[in-house]
Amino acid sequence: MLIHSLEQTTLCRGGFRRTALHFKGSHFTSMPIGPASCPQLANCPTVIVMVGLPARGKTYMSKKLTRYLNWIGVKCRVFNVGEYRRSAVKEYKKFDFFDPENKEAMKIRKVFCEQAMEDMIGWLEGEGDVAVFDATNTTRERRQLVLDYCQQEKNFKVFFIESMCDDPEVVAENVKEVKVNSPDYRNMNKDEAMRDFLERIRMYQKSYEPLDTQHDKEKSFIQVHNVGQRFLVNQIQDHVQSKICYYLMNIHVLPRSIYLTRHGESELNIKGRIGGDSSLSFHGRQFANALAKFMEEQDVNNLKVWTSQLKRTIETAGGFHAPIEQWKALNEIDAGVCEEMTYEEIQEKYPEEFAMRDQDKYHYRYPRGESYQDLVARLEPVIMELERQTNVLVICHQAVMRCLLAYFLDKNSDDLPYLKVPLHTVMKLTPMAYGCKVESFYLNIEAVNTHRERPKNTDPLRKSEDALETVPDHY
Ligand code: BKS
Ligand code: F6P
Repeated sequence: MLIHSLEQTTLCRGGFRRTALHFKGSHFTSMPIGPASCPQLANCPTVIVMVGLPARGKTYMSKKLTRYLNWIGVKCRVFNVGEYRRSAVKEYKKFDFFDPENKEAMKIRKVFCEQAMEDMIGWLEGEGDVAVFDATNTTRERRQLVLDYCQQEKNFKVFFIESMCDDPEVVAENVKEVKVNSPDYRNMNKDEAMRDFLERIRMYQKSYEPLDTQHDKEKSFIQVHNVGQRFLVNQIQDHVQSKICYYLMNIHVLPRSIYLTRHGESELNIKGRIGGDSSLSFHGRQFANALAKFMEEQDVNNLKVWTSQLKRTIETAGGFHAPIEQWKALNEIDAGVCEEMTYEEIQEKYPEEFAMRDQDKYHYRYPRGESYQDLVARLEPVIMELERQTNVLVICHQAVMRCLLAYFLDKNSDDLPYLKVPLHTVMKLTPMAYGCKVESFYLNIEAVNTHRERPKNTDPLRKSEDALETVPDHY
């Protein structure tokens, strides 16, 4: 039967999929439904169902996970039920709207749940790989509704992520940082909003049924206790689910900043040549000194400095007293047969290659070298370790820094290879509620410009050629 299904599979962007849909109805309804017995192929769509009381970091995890999955090339989107409600019901009055005994409100809330779910299913049947269903989903009844629609009917994989947190200080911090700023509370002052929200949480507590190793032993889930202090993992079905667990085990919410910069100007930069392993130029050495001074003034605790294994980044870190680590994974994109050439020489010697790179810079791989896509795969361990760390300065390279920035600022693969990351400029990234504050510091040491603009008119359908090429001050 499985072989038969493979013949029917349609090839969508990026591989085989959607086969599970052929089984809808007759074939498998007699079979027990559960992770071990599902006939799904490895790459059938996944629904991630968030579970937990309000202010447990569900939206935080949803957004962060989605950003990560998109960056590694898994098409992911969040469907937030609260946003559906707020866009349809303009006036939120008070917490009793969330009282499980408020039958009228319960009906309205279910309608928004179903609307969000319908959109989510449509998206997964189209382009999506993974959808995050961001709502409280705190009752077994509600989770069963999602399972009925998504697993039984559509044969999607369903994975629950539950956040449990009983530290009142952490919850209060969350409410203060994100909830009181919600559009629900635009007509209330902060104290009133705080009180209402804590009441809202009490409403959910009345009917909360956490995931349970007995009752839910057939379901796939991860239960996160106290902001990642402890995890309970049950019935992982595939690679994506295990990656999600791995990711959640590496993130934290301690305050910190990540500083990203390129090496100082190199000898080959001056000549307009790409790649190679040259030393710093005169101005490059000036930047190395300015950088050490700048970071000293930043006065951060336990700063770590990471470089690549190329001379120009190691020399740029020369003036630091902080511990320095060299990562091969941070080396610049390997331009293969084009290493140490100028763009003009490449265009002259390999005109087809040059044109192909302009057409799809993200996926283009240099002969005997790498693509930006390869680079993202190589940088994944760096990102994972950055998630674990507190204050780090990463001294890297143009293409590498674009990939790292794209992860933190949620840039898509089309814009990524054209992000502007000039020499002698430090970018300071500070995590905020759901995103990252970006500050850019030009250290006022002159340098050549190594940025090659996106060629115009390679694709007449492009919306705006200038869109998104610079990083905004605040994200
Ligand atoms: C603003 N946040 O467990 Cl693996 C402030 N709040 C705090 N309880 C958060 C989000 C936005 C993040 C988490 C969390 C929380 C209350 C929480 C969190 C949860 C799981 C993991 C990491 C962080
Ligand atoms: O020119 C400096 C450099 O770091 C080269 O080593 C590298 O090949 C290039 O930038 C990457 O930028 P782009 O992808 O825009 O060519």
